[in-house]
Amino acid sequence: MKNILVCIPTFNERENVEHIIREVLSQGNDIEILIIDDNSPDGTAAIVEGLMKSEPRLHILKRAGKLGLGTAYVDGFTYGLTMPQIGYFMEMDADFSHDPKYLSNFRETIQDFDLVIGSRYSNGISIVNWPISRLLLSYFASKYVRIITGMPIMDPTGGFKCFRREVLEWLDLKRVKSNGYSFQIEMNFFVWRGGFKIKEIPILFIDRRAGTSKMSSGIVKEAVWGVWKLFFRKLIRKDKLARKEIK
Ligand SMILES: Nc1nc2c(ncn2[C@@H]2O[C@H](COP(=O)(O)OP(=O)(O)OP(=O)(O)O)[C@@H](O)[C@H]2O)c(=O)[nH]1
Ligand SMILES: [Mg+2]
Repeated sequence: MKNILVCIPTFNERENVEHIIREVLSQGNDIEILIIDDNSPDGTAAIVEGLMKSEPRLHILKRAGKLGLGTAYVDGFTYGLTMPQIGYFMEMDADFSHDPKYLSNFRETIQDFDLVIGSRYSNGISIVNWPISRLLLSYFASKYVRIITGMPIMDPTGGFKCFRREVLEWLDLKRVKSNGYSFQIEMNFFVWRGGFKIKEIPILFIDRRAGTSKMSSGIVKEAVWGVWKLFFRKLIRKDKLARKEIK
């Protein structure tokens, strides 16, 4: 069986990074980690590099500055695709909102699907510690995305997910330019329109317990307008271009 590369973008995650790395790696010998760090001023990368000396399953991709979550994943996936032992790619946050114990559920489910999404809205709403305003925003945003794009996905903005390698080889990653929520929606959209098999599994999402949030109103605005772009792409069938030629 192929290994899983857990891609974790970091920006100022000094308080979380060592702990999350240890917990993730303890979920199995088939698990490797790629930290994508945007030159965090708090020295996150130095902590990772210290751990790498005794941990061959830990990798780092260092970028020059804070370039956003979407391009961090695109660069991380591109880097990971050069590693032939990797069969699956996970997206995961460093702040413990995504519990590493779910990795075994992802591993099991991805055997039969092409994209597995950890869903906060499959069994009602399973989010802990969010103010009601943020919860409502996220919940109605997911409904809005579903209606405009037509994607049958309960949690289209979630960032805890697993792609089969072939899906990322197929997608033209260079075309994905969005960040934050918009990035998550766009990736799901292309995979769905590409006819791949998608499965949502329920997860309990817990708000970050340490460090600071990088959420901004720009990320919300990008997503609000971004879905209309997808709507029109679908209308004129331009999304088909997102896929490279089938090899
Ligand atoms: N490399 C990189 N990582 C980022 C960037 N922005 C956020 N991250 C990381 O992406 C993950 C999710 O970011 P969060 O700040 O938790 O964003 P969020 O989950 O929407 O917001 P909160 O949970 O409320 O803090 C974390 O691991 C961050 O460190 C970025 O520009 N570059
Ligand atoms: Mg978070």
